[in-house]
Amino acid sequence: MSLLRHLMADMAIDIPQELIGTLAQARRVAVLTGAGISAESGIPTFRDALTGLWANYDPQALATPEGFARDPKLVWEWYAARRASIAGVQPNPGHAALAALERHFDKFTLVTQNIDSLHQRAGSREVVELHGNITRVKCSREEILVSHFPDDESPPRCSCGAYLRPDVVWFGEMLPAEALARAEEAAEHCEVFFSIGTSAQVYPAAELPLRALSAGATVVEINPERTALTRHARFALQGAAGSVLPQLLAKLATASA
Ligand code: BV8
Repeated sequence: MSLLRHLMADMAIDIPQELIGTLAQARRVAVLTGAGISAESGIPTFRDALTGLWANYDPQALATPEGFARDPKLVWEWYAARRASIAGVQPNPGHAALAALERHFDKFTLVTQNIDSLHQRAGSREVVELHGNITRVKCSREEILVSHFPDDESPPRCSCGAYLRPDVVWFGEMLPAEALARAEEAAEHCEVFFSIGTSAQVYPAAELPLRALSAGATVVEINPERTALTRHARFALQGAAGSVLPQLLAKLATASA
């Protein structure tokens, strides 16, 4: 994270009282998170993920069916390296604050683009994974999940002979229909929609806050930097999720006391 981001991460962010008032009245809240909320856990954001060995590859070339067909060993090992680095990290105060925020609302739907399970590990109960989960592996032909596989081949093969692959959504692949439907329903029926730690560049996830806006929701962005969504947001809290969310939770708890 840049020095500026570090400095911003520690600054007390001004959270408008109007936002707290809106949240105190809200019954249904939806949240979309991206790689930025896991950055403070030490997981590089998607476009930074190519550190070290991966510095010479385009993530959007690796995270595609064509990339896997072209070089299954390289793609499998990229995900194995990311899976190993994720296994060693912990949820951060941003994940924890979202898990605590759930209790303040009748309906709280957490939609994530992340594949790292950190929201679930932080205690969030209703997590909608739009892009799958790196800890799950499936057959590339039968699409069934496989929990045990030999590690003598890279990628390993399913008993049917086809390669195994990570259970994530690659560029050019459809999102899981049920997850997308739940995310769209939450966006269309919430009073407040948070977009947290996402550059808002990947579709159809990036459409969700705009769908909420069209349905009359108050859109709140939490990000140290401006994004394509910032100009549409009613509140743009320019700071790190791990710093802003605990402050927001504390103010809401006081207002609700
Ligand atoms: C689909 C899993 C139908 C794999 C991922 C042309 C125009 C529009 C769309 C398209 C197009 N051509 C193709 C498309 C569709 C394409 C797309 O959107 N492309 C983009 C690049 C233009 N989408 C798809 O293919 C999707 N499928 O649409 O199917 C279809 C089919 C064919 C053709 C057309 C349509 C599937 C998309 C899912 C891809 N899989 N992940 C893996 O991880 O390996 S995407 C992956 O990248 C993530 O899941 C995430 O979605 C995205 C990265 O975005 P972010 O999470 O936002 O991360 P990023 O690094 O960008 O930003 C981090 C942010 O955090 C920054 O803003 C930073 O400032 C902030 N931050 C940093 N620190 C902090 C912080 N914020 C808060 N606190 C901090 N501490």
